[in-house]
Order: sequence, then structure tokens, then C-alpha cells
Amino acid sequence: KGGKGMITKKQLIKELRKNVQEMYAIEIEDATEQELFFSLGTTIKGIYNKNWQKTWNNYLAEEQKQVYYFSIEFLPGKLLKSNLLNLGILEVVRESLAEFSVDLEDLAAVEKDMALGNGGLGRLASCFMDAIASSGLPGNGNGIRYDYGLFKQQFVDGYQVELPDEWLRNGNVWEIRRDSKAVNVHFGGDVYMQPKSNGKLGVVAENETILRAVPYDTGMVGFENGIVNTMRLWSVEIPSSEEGKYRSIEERRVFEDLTAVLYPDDSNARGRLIRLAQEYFFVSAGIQSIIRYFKKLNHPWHVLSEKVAIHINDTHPALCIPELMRILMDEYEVSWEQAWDLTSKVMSYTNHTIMAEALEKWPTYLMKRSLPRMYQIIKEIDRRYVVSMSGIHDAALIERTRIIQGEDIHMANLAIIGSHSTNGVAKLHSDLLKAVVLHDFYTIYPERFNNKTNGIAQRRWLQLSNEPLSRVLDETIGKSWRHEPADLKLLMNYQNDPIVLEKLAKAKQQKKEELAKYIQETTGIIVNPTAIFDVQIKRLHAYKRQLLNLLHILKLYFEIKENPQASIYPRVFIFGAKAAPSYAYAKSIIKVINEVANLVNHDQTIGDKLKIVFLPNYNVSLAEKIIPAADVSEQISLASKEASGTSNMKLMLNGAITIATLDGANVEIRDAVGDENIYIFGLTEAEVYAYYENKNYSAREVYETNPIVHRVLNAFVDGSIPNIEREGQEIVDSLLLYNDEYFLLRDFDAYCEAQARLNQAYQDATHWQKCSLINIANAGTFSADKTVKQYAEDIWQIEPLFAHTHQ
Ligand code: 26Q
Repeated sequence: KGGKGMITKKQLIKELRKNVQEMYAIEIEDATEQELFFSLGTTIKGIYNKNWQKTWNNYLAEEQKQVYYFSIEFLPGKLLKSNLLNLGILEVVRESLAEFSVDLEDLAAVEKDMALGNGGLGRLASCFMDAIASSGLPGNGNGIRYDYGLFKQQFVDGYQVELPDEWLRNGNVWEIRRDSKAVNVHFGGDVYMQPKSNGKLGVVAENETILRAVPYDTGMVGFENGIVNTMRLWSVEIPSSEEGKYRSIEERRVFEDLTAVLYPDDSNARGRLIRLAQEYFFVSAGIQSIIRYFKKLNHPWHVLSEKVAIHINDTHPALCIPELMRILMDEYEVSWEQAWDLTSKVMSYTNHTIMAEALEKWPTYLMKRSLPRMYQIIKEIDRRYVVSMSGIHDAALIERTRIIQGEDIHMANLAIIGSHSTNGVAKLHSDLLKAVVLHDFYTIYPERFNNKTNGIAQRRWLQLSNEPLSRVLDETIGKSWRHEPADLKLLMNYQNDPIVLEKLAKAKQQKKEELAKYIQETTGIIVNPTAIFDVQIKRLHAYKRQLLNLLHILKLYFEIKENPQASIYPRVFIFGAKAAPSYAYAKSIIKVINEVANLVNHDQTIGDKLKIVFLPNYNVSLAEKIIPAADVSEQISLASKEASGTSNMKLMLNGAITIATLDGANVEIRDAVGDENIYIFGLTEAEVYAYYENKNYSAREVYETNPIVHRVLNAFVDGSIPNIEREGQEIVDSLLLYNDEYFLLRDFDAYCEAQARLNQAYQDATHWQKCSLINIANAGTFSADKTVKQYAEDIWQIEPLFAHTHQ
């Protein structure tokens, strides 16, 4: 049932031939790569459809409790190879295609990335979908089918330029449109209470705008377990009954375009009407379809929380809370008290950010105008919260934690008050939520707070993306790690085995050569594949401190120029990062990195001692190329600012050695590998907070007393780096005039010192390889499988369905 050997080469070729004929009226031999990809996709879908049906029927028959993971972003990347791997037919398909001289890799490259997310949060949601299916857990994704995903990034004169991501241009082979499951979502209008025929007060709505939400389902294939779950994404349409009702073309546009494009900001995008409408759209559609399912089971309402768990991924879907209240009360006449009891039992919430300015707020006037019923219910939740807390807690505390404050609705407060669980995404982050950011709530509801450290899908981030390393692991410790990532620990037995260390080094080398080739093809830059590949890949943000990385690179550059004999091992610094289109400072940093790259890469005196490569359009597929080739993983955010990070885990799993601050999950990586196998530097979270407390940081003082900092900063404004007049000044101002909000200069020396130790360590190959091995061996603890099992047990109270389908 989805395990190995479920289909032979002969059967597969027969099915593929049939599909090529049916879809394109041609033979396999005459099909283009594009045609073959779509025929193969259709064939694969045909293979798992039976299991998809069966999985659903099993859940229905068993009436198992389901979790619905609500996320405004999902970032699966490409699905072809992941589906093949999980179905256990990767090799059969590879061999079948080879019979026609077709390389599976070429076909896989035809698929467009599904990039319906910005970064960490969306990718986490997709790792969870893979892990939930692979653990046999009854779970569903609920989100938005954007017509355009995250923008495509190009560099023009070193500047970021954004192009639309036309991922649906050639169609999407994996999705199934389900017209029969479409629902209506209501916006705007006037709502008021009126006695109904039975004498009770009912809600009447007039002049609403009604939109149709059409679901597109994608199968989430479990790893060799016969289970296929569903990710349901909603797309907007204008119902034919509403066609004539719009006052203007512009008004029609606004609604027609509701699911057109993903907002490209990964924090701090202030109240845009369409964003709020997007949030309500997928929340309302999702909750309606859950309630429709529950009604089919024919249970009394009090059973709801035994059958359904709803997870709110960050606050973007927090309207789940008032929407479930609305449906229970307005459509089924459930009392407020019972509706509230059920809602808070069903809902749970994950916080992904520590920065207060990034916590989501909506102006009350917007909520009132565009979602009047939501506004009423939120107001009533807020009123009852204040009433229920007065007398128990002091008035100031209640004011600070209530939902409506001044002109704003605080979505995190709504999510915490209306749910039974609030979790952070790494130990440090969860501790900081309790101690600082959500401390007030922690004093009120201590039992609601818990930690769930993020995890990654080891299938995509090792088995699929790094076949050479996977083979070495199979040969050395057997194949159990493919099902049980914790078994990577077995590798510890080989930390002093020169043959194993050599094999690991070879696997890494192969991936570095592949990346070097890709770098040359896409940027023209020739890099030495035996140099240290030093990687920082993540969204561009001031707090992630890509600029600190650049300051250190400039220091090295000046050192080598002054002393070409300096003992600096050749290094290639690789960046991948998109900046939010509206984030001017982040864009300036991209420009400056590109100009420094230009300068250094063309400097003859530097040779191949130093190369800087900023690969454009960082996305899931590019990550799959970079991560296996990395020697060094840069995780250098200011301590306390990165909630968790997940590229840190992916890089570690692929044998990169981390240079890091004690931030987010880096702390747990340090605990897993030990101090000797990671390069930790910089301020701790406590020291950062002490500076906030004492207000005694002076960046200018560092500049004036540290000659290297002085020299490096001057380079931004004295013409040594060409073409950055405006950006250079902007950056120096941010550091000196605005006192270096993220303490780059404070951490500079410590960072350089850690880099120098790392540079030394790399030159002892055996030592480095051992360290790399220890990182791989201990990466199993960051498996998404483990994380979702913890959610399942502690928060969702759901159980795996193994009895029927596991072979
Ligand atoms: C909010 C309002 C309006 C428009 C956009 C947004 C928005 C969109 C995306 C706000 C935040 C995000 C994404 C946040 C995110 O990716 N956070 C990261 O989550 C990861 C998974 O938990 C963590 O590992 C990272 O540390 C965290 O930064």
C-alpha cells in the first residue's frame, strides 16, 4: 500500500504511454519534456488516488479526530520527486524514463515551484504537512491558492527587481478542483439583530458582498505508509448571482483579485484591506467546510472538540475564533456560552515572532466596515474577557491584555484568549514569550503556554536533495534513518573511522562541484570547489544581520589586499535572500552585497581566496541545491530576535558546521552537538535585554575605538566600493546615526574571532570531517515528524491511523 514495489517498470511505462496518448495524442518518444512532465504527474496522481480515497474513507469510518492546520502560507516547492520518494517508486520511475533516454532530473526541473509563502513560516507548514501524512496522522492543510506566489527576484545593476511568479501558467497537475465543495463567503454590508419567528433574536445582514470560495485539493503523500492527506487551498470567484451587483468596475476588481497574489512581506505589513479580506476568506471557507463535515457525523455539538482540532499558524488565521462562534450561534442557534467553550477547546495557536512591532493589529474601523459581524463578535469576546477578569486581575493588566485597545484589534490577544494552547517555536523563543513578549498573558493563563521546537522534513532535506550523502549513510548505518531520523545517531560510532570520514567528504565535494557549476551557469562567476562554501540563506532582514556577514568579508578583503600571504583559506561566501519590495533598507543591503561582490570577484590580487556569490531568486528549489554543498552555516541573528530558524537545521543535517549566536533553535543545536562542534559568538539574549534596560550602547564609540570597524565602515562612504553612494550612506547612518539597532558593531569582534577559529579548524581536514559527522548524527532530533507528534499528543489530541493501512 504505497510501499516499495507497488508498481513495476512495465506497468509504469504502460500507464505513462496511455496518459501521453490520451492527453496529447502522441507517443512517449515524441513528447516534449513539458508534455512528459504533465503525463508523468497524471500517472503518479493515478497511482496515489486510490490511497487518497481510502485514507479519507478510513478517517470517516473511524470518525477519527482531525486536525486542520490553517496557514495563510504554504511553501511546498516542487512535488514530483517528493511524491515519487514517498510512494517508494523514485527508482522505478527513474529507470523507466531512462529507457526513453529521459533524465528524471530534467523532467523534475520542468515543474514550477509552488511558492505560496514568504519563508520560514510557510515552509514549516509544508514540512508539517509532509510529516503529518508520513506519521499517519489525520491532518489537513487549509490555505489560499494564490494565482501568483512569492515574486521572482532578478538583479539589475545589483538592485533587486521583482517579477510576477506565474506558477499556474501551464496548469497545475497535482490539484483537484472541487466545485461540489465550494462555499460562499460574505463581506461588508450592515448587520443587526432582529426577533425571529420563534421569538429569539437573530442576526440579519443586508447589502453584503457574496463571494464564492472554490477549493483546490492537493494530495499530501505519506512516506511509504499508504496514507494520503489533503491540503485544501481556496480560490475566489464571483458567483453568477452577484455579477450585476457591483457599483463599479474597481469594486468588482477588489473582490475578483482577492486571491490573486501573496503579500510579499514577511513581517510588519500594516493594515491593508485586501490582506484582511484574504484572512477572512480562507478562514470562513475552511471553517464552513469543517462544520459541514462534522454535521455529517450526526453528533451533538458538545462532541465537536472530540472530532476537530483547529490550528492557527501565527495570527493570520485568528479570525477562526470569531468565525466558528458566528457559525455556531447564527447558523445553528448554539448559545454564546457553549459556542465559546467549544471554540476555545478546538483552537490552538503558534506564535512565530518576538518583535512587538510585527504583532498583527487591525484598525477597528476596517474590521467594522469590511467584516461587521466579525467586529461585533470580537467586541463581545473583548467585553466578556474584561468582565471575567475584573476582580481577579488588576485593571492595568486587563487593559494591556484585552483585544480592543484604542483604535486597534490585537490579533495575538484574540488568538490567546480564544484558544487552549499558545506555543513558541524553540525553547528560547517560548521562554521569551513567557518572560517578556506575552508575559502578561502568562500570568493569567500559565497552563496555556508551551514550546514546540520546529523541525524539518528529513525526506526532502536529505533523502531527496542529497543523494550522495544518503548513500553514504545507507552504507554506513543501514537504512533505518530513512524512517526514523533519530537513528542518524548511529553515525556517532564512526566519528573516528577514516574511511567513513573520507566518504562523507567525497559526498560533500560532489555537491560542491554541482553547485559550482550552477553558480557559473547562472552568474558567470567561477568558484574554486575546494574552497570553504560559507552560506547564509534566508529572507533579508536587518535583524538577521546579513550586513554583519558583509562587514567580516570586507575585513578579510582588506587583510588579503594588505598581506596576500595572510593565512586565509580560500572561501566562497554564498548568499540567497529576497527582500520585501517595500523594505528599502533590506534592498540597500542587497545592492551593497552585490557591489562588494563585483569589486572583490574582479580583483586580480585576491584570486580565488575570496569569492562572493549572491544567487538570485532564492526559493525551495535553490535551497535544495545550496544546502547539500554548504560547509559553513551562518545563523547570526541578534540573540532574542529569530524565533527559531529552520535553515539552521537543514544545513546541520547536511553536514555544514554552524557559526551562530545563541538565538532561536541555535541554542538547541549547540546542546545537541556540544560546544566543540559549533562556533558560538556574540551577545546573549540576557545581555541584549540588559542593553535595552540600561540604554548604554554606543555604536559610535565602537567605531571610534576599533580601527578595523572604522576602516570597514569608511569603505561604505569613501568610494572604495563603487556605485553605492546612496546605499553606503544609508547603511553607515543606520549604524552610527541611529545607533545600530541590532548591535552589529558590538558583535563584530566576537564574530571575526569565531570566523578566524573556523578558518583554522577547516585546515585540519580530519578534524573538520569529524565535526561535520557529529552534526549530521545529531540532526535527527530536529525532525518535523517528532515535532508534529508532540503537537498531536500535547495540543491536538489526535492519534495516528496505522492499524488499517501500515504495512
Ligand atoms: C503579516 C501581515 C501582513 C502581511 C504579511 C504578514 C506576515 C507574513 C509572513 C508576517 C510574518 C510572516 C512570516 C513570518 C515567518 O516566516 N517567521 C519565521 O517563522 C519560522 C517558522 O517558525 C521561524 O523559524 C523563524 O524564526 C521566523 O522568523
